[in-house]
Amino acid sequence: MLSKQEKELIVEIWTGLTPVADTIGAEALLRMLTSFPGTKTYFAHLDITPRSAYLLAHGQKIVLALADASKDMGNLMTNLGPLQTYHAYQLRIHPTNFKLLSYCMLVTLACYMGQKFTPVSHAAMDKYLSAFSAVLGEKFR
Ligand code: ZNH
Repeated sequence: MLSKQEKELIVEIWTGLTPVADTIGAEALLRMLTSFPGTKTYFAHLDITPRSAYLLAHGQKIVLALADASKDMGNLMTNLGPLQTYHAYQLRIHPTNFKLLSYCMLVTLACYMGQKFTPVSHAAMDKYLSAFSAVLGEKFR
């Protein structure tokens, strides 16, 4: 569970990063694809070279989804319904992968935000990404 302060902090962080959503998202994806090559299988038909147009566009979608959902954190389950179905049944993303991307997102935020990514922000973001990932991975069988 995130406290009220933590929820506000998460919204503030994502709102601030919205203008660079593509850069942040593409970097997190690239880190995941490089550090955990198994994740590349899901992107076999796509151009995942560093800062490719695809990686930037897809990274932006991911960050905007995270930013958007953070504004109504009490209803993640309902609001992420369509994204949950898509990841579980169409894309068939094994749930372990969400942990890998979350981890790479934390590293990306730490690199990008520097001192502003305080231990308190880190802990709150870790909780938020875990909650989001739990919803996206829940329907996988
Ligand atoms: Zn995912 C897609 C988000 C994780 C894989 N995604 C997607 C989208 C979004 C997302 C928003 C779009 C949708 C539409 O279009 O409608 N994801 C997300 C998030 C996360 C994720 C937020 C976390 C947190 N994913 C993930 C992972 C993986 C993935 C981990 C693997 C590894 N996705 C994916 C794919 C896709 C998606 C493959 C599709 C792409 C294309 O086709 O382009």
